Amino acid sequence: MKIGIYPGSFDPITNGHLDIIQRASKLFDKVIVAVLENPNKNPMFTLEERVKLIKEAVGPYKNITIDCFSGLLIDYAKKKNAKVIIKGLRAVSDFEYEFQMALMNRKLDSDVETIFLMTSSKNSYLSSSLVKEVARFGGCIEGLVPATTKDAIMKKI
Ligand code: COD
Repeated sequence: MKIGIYPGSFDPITNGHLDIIQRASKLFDKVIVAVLENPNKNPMFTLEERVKLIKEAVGPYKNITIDCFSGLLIDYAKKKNAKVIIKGLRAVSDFEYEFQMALMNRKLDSDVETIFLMTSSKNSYLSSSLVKEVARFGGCIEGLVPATTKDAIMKKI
């Protein structure tokens, strides 16, 4: 079974993330969306809330599971018997950091490959942090995040 792991902070999920998840689900037998529990960050949404929002957004896709992890991604991949890490790429600015992480992960375990899916052009400017900033200052976030996520953001601010 081909298992791909799509890791991230997902604070919160955006339509850019959702697009990558849906496209990855056509390439793999199983996609695990893995939400990072990072005690050093101060997220808008708790781990449980982020997982719940992703579950609500990806509901109809049967080969997608949502999970969380802490520690090294490569250790989590090994635990799940996944040989592929899936990443999304928006712009050249993403590339340097993602390239560095891919090489470090390969150094840690040469059996696990990282693959990159290019963003869809309509999502190329989308990030969780920009969506939160726009919402905080009263801007419209309709169409940038799933509807349930939009409601959750509006409740938080
Ligand atoms: N279109 C396409 N892709 C997108 C979009 C968009 N609009 N927005 C985001 N993405 C992609 C990102 O490029 C990323 O691949 C993924 O979606 C998740 O994005 P975020 O912002 O939610 O999550 P990140 O980038 O903060 O996640 C970082 C990780 C959690 C993957 C990383 O920190 C990690 O692996 N941490 C675990 C500790 C570890 O192993 N460290 C060593 C790494 S070498």
